[in-house]
Amino acid sequence: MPHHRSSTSPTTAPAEGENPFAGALVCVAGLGVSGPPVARALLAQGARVVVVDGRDDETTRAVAAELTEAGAEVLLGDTPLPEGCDLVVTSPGWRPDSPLLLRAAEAGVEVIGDVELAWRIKPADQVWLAITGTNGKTTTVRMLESILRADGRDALAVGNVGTPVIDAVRPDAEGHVYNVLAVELSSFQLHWSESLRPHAATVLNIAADHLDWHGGLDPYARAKGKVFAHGTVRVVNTADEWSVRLAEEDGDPHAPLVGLRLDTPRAGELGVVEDLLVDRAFVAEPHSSAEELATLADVRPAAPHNVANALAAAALARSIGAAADSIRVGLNAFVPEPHRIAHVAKVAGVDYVDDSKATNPHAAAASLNSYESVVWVAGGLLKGADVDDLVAEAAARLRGVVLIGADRARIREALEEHAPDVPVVEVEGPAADAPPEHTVMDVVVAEAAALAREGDTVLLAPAAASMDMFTNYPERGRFFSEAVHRRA
Ligand code: UMA
Repeated sequence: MPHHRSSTSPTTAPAEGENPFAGALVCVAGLGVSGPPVARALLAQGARVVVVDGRDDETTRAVAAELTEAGAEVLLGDTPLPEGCDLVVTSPGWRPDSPLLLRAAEAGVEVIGDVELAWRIKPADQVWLAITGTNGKTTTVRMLESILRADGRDALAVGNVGTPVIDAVRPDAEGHVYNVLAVELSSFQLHWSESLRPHAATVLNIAADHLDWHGGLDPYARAKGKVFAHGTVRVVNTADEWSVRLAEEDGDPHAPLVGLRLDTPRAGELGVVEDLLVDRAFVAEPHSSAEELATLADVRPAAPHNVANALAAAALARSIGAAADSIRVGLNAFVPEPHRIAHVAKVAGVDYVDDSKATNPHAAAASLNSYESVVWVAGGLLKGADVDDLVAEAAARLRGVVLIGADRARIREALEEHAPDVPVVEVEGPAADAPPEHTVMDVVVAEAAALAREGDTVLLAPAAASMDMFTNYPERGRFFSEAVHRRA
């Protein structure tokens, strides 16, 4: 907050004894996952807290009652910026052009996100390793957590992955605070951060996503680049133009730059030699030596983009001295999440794979690239994304396509242009009076099975969001798997 900040260096957590929040009036925007713990943390710092949320329903009222009990004021429904605020701490989903945040900007009130707040109150000796990018963040942050634990570190995966960062910078019920955080950061969280200085960070990749929120690809990418801003070890994916560019243009030129590649690493890089993951960066003599970290078989799901994720997790862990063997042990202990290139079953010689998590074309491309001959199940809400490149690139691998969802016509057009010989079947979404959605997946799986030949893979990788037909992507994936199992 402006009138207290001068005493605190922007890139370090405040020194012990200093408390810029005591007595301040802070508005917490949002009562979802991150808002309530933010409010509690601020109350513990001695701030006066007003929490606002546009929603006024049973769930929010129950949470509101708890926070009121804890000492906050809670305002539900359409609420203006409370008078006299010194600071606004916003939840990540709030758009910068929402009325309350616009008002704060006009009034010159500082707005920060939950992660920036966590950075400002975290213990000075707690180490952060940060992961951002369009796709693969959650997998990578969980791989990193697993590697760090294999290395005997007191580590936790936090952030966009689900556990708010603010919960991990304060003692939990047992009085414990983690030493190392593997932090997944979304572009929204980085947009609202200024002074984060993780020990090391990576931008895995950049592709079009959340463009409506940020107002374009450039501001979206630049938000992610902020992760490198303050002397952080820069871990970059050499195959991704934006990853390299953000590290070079938005990072600290004096901070180490560590490249990742899927072939032979140069000095200062991690890479792959035959079937080995190899480190030529965090070794004593990068010019003349290399250390073996793991084998390709240790990486699950087995897909090229996931090897890049594993290398990123390995580099971040190595940056704080994790042993080479901990990479292998950690990758083996890692349990892949459901709905991410998850093998569902083999039926009549055909593999069925659920990658419902592929909610944008970039993620779907990575997944399509992992199989030779595919019956592709695609469609849903494209969120304004373009599918021409995706379809053109995948055309040679496609045995057939089954289309679902609101924007399927856009994908059909791209297929007509770039893959005119590939058979396409459209399955209509349920009308209002139709049976439950999952019966649509029975039709989808039957159509896909009819197109597939022995040895093919039927791949649900929609390249689109699910909310036109399903509650969310896990539900879409679950309905698909259930339909496959019914068929089996
Ligand atoms: N709200 C308003 N007005 C607004 C916007 C929201 O009142 O203009 C209220 C909503 O009614 C709701 C609350 O604010 O009660 C929701 O806040 P939020 O959507 O900003 O987010 P949280 O519930 O706090 O969850 C956030 C992340 N959500 C988003 O970034 C949208 C979670 O990421 C994250 O796990 C959590 O914090 C803990 O850090 C989810 C996500 O979808 C998984 N992330 C996006 C993605 O991965 O693509 C970025």
